[in-house]
Amino acid sequence: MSIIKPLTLFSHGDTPNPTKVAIILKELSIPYKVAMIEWDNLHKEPFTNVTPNGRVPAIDDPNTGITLWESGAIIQYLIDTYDKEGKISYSSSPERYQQAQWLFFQTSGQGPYYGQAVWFHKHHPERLPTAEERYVREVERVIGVLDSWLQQHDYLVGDKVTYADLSFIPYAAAVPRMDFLNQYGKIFEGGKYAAYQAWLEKLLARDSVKKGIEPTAELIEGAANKIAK
Ligand SMILES: N[C@@H](CCC(=O)N[C@@H](CS)C(=O)NCC(=O)O)C(=O)O
Repeated sequence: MSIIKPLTLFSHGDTPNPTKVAIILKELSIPYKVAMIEWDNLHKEPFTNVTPNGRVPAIDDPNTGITLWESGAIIQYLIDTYDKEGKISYSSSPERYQQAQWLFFQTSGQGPYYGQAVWFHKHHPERLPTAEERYVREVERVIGVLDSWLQQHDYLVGDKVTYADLSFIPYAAAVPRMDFLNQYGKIFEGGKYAAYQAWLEKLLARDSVKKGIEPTAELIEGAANKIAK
């Protein structure tokens, strides 16, 4: 594939799951344009013709004719199609499967738990302290799992940055803005989770990450405000 036609990334701008995909697109220098879907238009046609789930991200790739949704599936497709050189991935075993393992942990563990922590603190119509606390504990547990691995390894898989590392960035970058976390005690006080913090800093310094993350200044907060409208 010599000249790549721009892909369409369906996004809502300042939300973490589309940002995850934008970071991978930037990393692999894949041209793309963003189709912004207003919050009120997510759950109706024509966007539900793109994804019956009515959520972002989704992509449309004119080079192969594929339309896809679910950030994890999109990332795996982009890697299989556009990372033949292995810039941010391994294609051999066991690393290939270890990458999938961390990506699945991100999409089933980090993303939903962080999202629910925001929901129960900021938008649920009644205070449910047990739910609020459960999801905060999960946010910290996910950070702990990553930190325990990173105490022994520079990266999640192998000896280079892969899409597995990159997939955690948008939600990890939102943690400092989740002000409600402070009522449970500061997560990073006293040098706690230092290996995780060093890893995150290293990732955030990457050019592609800075560019991919640009539209997400408000990240989770912005998305949640729009839900509340
Ligand atoms: N599992 C989905 C989650 C997608 C998702 O929840 N996206 C949010 C934005 S980050 C969304 O579209 N929310 C709209 C809504 O909740 O109605 C993925 O990984 O792509």
